[in-house]
Amino acid sequence: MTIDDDRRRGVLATMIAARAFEDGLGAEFAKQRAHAKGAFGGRNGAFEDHSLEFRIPIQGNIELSTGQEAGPAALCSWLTADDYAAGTHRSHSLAVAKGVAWRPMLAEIYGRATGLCGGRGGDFMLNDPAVNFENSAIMAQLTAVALGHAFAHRRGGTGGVAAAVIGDGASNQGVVHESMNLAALWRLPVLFVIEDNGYAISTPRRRSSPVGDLSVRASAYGMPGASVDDSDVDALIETFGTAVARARAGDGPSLVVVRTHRLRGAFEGDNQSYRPAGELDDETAADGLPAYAARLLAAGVVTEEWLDETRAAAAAAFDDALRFAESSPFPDAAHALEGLFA
Ligand SMILES: Cc1ncc(C[n+]2csc(CCOP(=O)(O)OP(=O)(O)O)c2C)c(N)n1
Ligand SMILES: [Mg+2]
Repeated sequence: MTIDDDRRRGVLATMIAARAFEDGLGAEFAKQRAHAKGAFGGRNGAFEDHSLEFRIPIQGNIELSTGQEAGPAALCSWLTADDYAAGTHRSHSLAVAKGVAWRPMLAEIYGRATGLCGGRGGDFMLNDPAVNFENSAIMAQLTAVALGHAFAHRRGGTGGVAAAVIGDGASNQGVVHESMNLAALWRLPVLFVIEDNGYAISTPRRRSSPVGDLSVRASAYGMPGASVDDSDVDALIETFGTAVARARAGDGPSLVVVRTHRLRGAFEGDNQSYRPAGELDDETAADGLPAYAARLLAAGVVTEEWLDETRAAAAAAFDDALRFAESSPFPDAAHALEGLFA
């Protein structure tokens, strides 16, 4: 499969955009933590103060995907808005790559009425039907939902596909086995994507899975499996291109494991003391974003000017979304029961 330079440039632009989103959000969250610490002795103290004088802007936790941008960017370069993509608790890069608009996305993270779910869900409910993206805090829950979307695409003859993205920890949930088995049996147009960042919170992969390469599991379901290090973004693009083409052609699901690096904590505020000394430095040195930018620069696919403009545009888009979120109202309690079915 040949990958043209427009696609490579587009993938890099998506990676830069996703990084800008995470950097911007991380910086805002850090400010809020520092403020809560000064005013209340910590974030928990801020939640215990029920006065409206200081409402901590982000009510819940945030879990950043910094360092993991390549997989979602490469995957989504082959998807359209009609294709379904399901993410995890660490899904901002996937949401950005899938085309979720930043204003309502950030407003949801800020719990505002203008958010994707009216501010009811927060960071783990970035549901955007316009581009068929959603995520969930329940590990691997949406894997089965992805099968439903794939089945609907097949029945409707749309040629559409469904991608279920999960983490290495989530890959051991029972629903993943059931979903892979049924998808392969019914040759559904599904992509199973495992973002293997080596950790499930503080548990290293070797303590949760007996196999080092999770893609070997694909053969047990009779589907192709591939494991790609995200330092090779072109290889990732190619691997996803093959898997999506296979699904669209009606040849069934694939499993792609993206070996990646979690450059922030499991959650913001995680001091990562469980990591061996020096590991985070090594992971940071392996950051695929600057490496891919340098690669495309050397190949003449992008220029320094293009990089500067792309970074500036992404930072400006975050600032715009932030102003929108901060100036949006909190949901009205009178509407709290709307949209509830049980
Ligand atoms: C069903 C379920 N069990 C437990 C949890 C608590 N939990 C949240 S994140 C997490 C670890 C996730 O690890 P991984 O799948 O590797 O994703 P990563 O955080 O590394 O992106 C756990 C156990 C949960 N959210 N859902
Ligand atoms: Mg993980």
